[in-house]
Amino acid sequence: MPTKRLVTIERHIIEQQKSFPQATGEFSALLYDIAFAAKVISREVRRAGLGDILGYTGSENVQGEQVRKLDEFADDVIYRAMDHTGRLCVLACEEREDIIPIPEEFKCGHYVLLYDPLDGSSNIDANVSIGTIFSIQRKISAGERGTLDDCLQPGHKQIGAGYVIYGSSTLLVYTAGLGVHGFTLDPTVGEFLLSHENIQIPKRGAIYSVNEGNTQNWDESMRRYIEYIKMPDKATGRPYSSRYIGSLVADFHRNLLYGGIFLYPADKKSPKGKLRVLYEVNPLAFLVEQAGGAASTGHQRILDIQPTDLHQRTPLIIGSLENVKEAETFLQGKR
Ligand code: P6P
Repeated sequence: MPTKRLVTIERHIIEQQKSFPQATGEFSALLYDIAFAAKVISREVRRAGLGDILGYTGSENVQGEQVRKLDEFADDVIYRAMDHTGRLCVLACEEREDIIPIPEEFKCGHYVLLYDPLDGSSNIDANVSIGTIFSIQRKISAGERGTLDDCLQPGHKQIGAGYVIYGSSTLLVYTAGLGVHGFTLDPTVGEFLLSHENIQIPKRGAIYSVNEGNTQNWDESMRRYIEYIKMPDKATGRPYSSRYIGSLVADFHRNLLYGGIFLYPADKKSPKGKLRVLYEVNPLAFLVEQAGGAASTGHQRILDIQPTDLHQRTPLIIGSLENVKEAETFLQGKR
């Protein structure tokens, strides 16, 4: 069995940079910074059950959700790894109401970082996999410092995106527009090593991920689609297996590797959907398209959404190309 090439994420980023002749190395360095922050967060997540870091801080985030200490820690680690590097002009984070400026004493760079520091954090106490999700945009505003407009760009403008999943191992998956690549953290040496080169999502999968507890809140077309995929049909691999962890990164990562579809539609409780465009949905949509899949609101390509608010939510249908297209025919009333 030939051994795999020993490729660290740093080496992989440098190799990818060669495809961009005009690259200055600033974007590559930004990806290193993210990998560094991921190592620090991973260490703390692994210790979560040991310290007093669990439990609520008693404070709430802009979503009105209880903020757990690990969320704050992850947010703080990412910010402190980024604020002084001169690579970013502005940041925005799911846990903070407004844009996060670069402190006056530090110079600004050409990039924007949008991130969810620890998605799925309500699962921390149950030792369920959780994740960091990030999206990188270019600065488009004229001034030296970044602005809200730099953050409110459509997903198709992203130049990088990825996630870190803190599961049975810590995995960093990213794209810079040249395919999707996964790196597993070897904690003994503190390196992310290439473990999943050029991930391609199967064109059709037999897994569906949705919170069926919301069935009564869905519209009729959504209920009909879910009933359809439960009906036996060998040609389309039905009935599918239901897999729902309730941690977006974990549900997405499994479907990316095995094929399938994840759905969080709009419903009576969340008329605009639950998941956030900038910090969760755009980065995963960029990744899934780079892996040969699709991401839609049910009516529109996710990457074409023009955001108007930092914490804008959207319905999300994401996964294998054929599964998403099939779901859209139901959600658009064509079946
Ligand atoms: P529900 C976690 O809170 C999260 O934001 C995503 O990670 C996850 O996919 C979703 O919410 C789960 O939501 O309503 O099914 O519990």
